[in-house]
Amino acid sequence: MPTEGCWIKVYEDTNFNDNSLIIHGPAEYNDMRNLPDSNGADWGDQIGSVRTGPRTWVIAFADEGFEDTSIVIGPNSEIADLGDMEDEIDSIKILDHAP
Ligand SMILES: [Ca+2]
Ligand SMILES: [Ca+2]
Repeated sequence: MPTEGCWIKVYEDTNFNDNSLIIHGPAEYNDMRNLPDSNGADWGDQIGSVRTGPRTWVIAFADEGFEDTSIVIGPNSEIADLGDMEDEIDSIKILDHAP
C-alpha cells in the first residue's frame, strides 16, 4: 500500500529538467530498470535532480543491489543537483519513516 506523501520525483537532468518520473513508496528497487510507469525506461545512472514528498525518506545507492556509496534524502527535499551522485543512482529505498 502506498503511503500518502511518500514519493520521490526523479529528473533525468539537473535543475529538474528533462524526463521525470514519480515513484511512490514505501518501496525498494534494487535496480532502476522497469520502474512502475517508466514504460521500460532504464533510469540507472540517469538521475540528475530529485524532489521528495512530505513523508519521504530515500536512501539512494550508487550501485545496483543497494551497494556502494549512498545518500539519504529527507522529506520535502528539492535537490537541483545531486553532485557526486548525479548520473550514479542505481538502486533506491523509499521509506515513509526516518531510516
Ligand atoms: Ca542525467
Ligand atoms: Ca551507478
